[in-house]
Amino acid sequence: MAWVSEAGLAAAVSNAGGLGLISAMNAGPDYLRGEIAKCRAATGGKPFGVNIMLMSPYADDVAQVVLDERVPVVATGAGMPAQYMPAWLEAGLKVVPVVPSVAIARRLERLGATAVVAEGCESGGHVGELTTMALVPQVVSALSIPVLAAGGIGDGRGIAAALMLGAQGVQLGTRFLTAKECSIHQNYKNKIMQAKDIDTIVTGRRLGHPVRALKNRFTRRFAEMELEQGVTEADLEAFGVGSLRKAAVEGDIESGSFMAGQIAGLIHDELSCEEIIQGIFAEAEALLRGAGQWLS
Ligand code: TUI
Repeated sequence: MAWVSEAGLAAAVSNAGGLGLISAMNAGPDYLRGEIAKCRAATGGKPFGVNIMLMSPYADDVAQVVLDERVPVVATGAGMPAQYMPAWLEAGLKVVPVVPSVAIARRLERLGATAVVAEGCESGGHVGELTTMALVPQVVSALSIPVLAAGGIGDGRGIAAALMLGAQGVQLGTRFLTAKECSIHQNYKNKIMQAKDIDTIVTGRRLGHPVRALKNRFTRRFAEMELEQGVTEADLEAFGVGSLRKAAVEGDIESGSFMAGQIAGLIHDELSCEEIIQGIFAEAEALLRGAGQWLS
């Protein structure tokens, strides 16, 4: 999660038994090297990962950093990591790309991906077309490598459901936005905790990269501009530049892009990563133990 998942959050997730991801976002290689060092120091050798947003202007540079640093797991989003995968795999990195469709999942399995994250369009940020419910079982049926589910998962019920769809694990983003160790602006956390089920919107389809975020003045204006004939794609791109930073760093309620998934309506508290992870897995375990009630 760009501007959101820094070393502090990633380390807290890894220390609590998850696999924390540092987001390389649109930052350059020096930033990423610094965050990796901080995460290593805070986790004492526990595994963690780096997420590379492939639309970043620094994608080539950060792809080299994860290699130099021998980061245990590299996750990718918003594109195809094909050109980087031979070197990553050769160096022993585990490669876990996010996929929005079966075709892309198949290509990445052929290229040697360790696992894939099948991410439904309930999720926040850059989204594909399919829901988690429809995407996950189809990817599971098509692939032999492990599939992790993402999109719309915020508690133990979501985890249990994802496992029933055939996923072997889950990736949660929005749930950790209000984590105590997440360094985003308090206004962002408050917006998540106040959100209702219908409070997200997808904009950016005209640009070919749809993005889900909480509704505010920025998303309303963006949605209007997408329909206006006089507005060019370049105008739209320019309007969006820096908007996630405005949300996460400045807490700019009006002009920020508060990327969040549809599950935001379920999140009402600020907990530590340990409390979140222990709570949701205890809930999932209890549900799965009780699932026999549905059998005759
Ligand atoms: O990447 C994400 N979520 C993101 S990236 C991001 S930064 C951004 N900001 C504005 C516009 C675009 C990006 C904010 N949130 N999630 C993983 C994800 N990957 N979702 C969908 C995909 C994806 C899409 C197409 C993965 C591969 C893919 O391949 C198509 C192709 O052929 O390139």
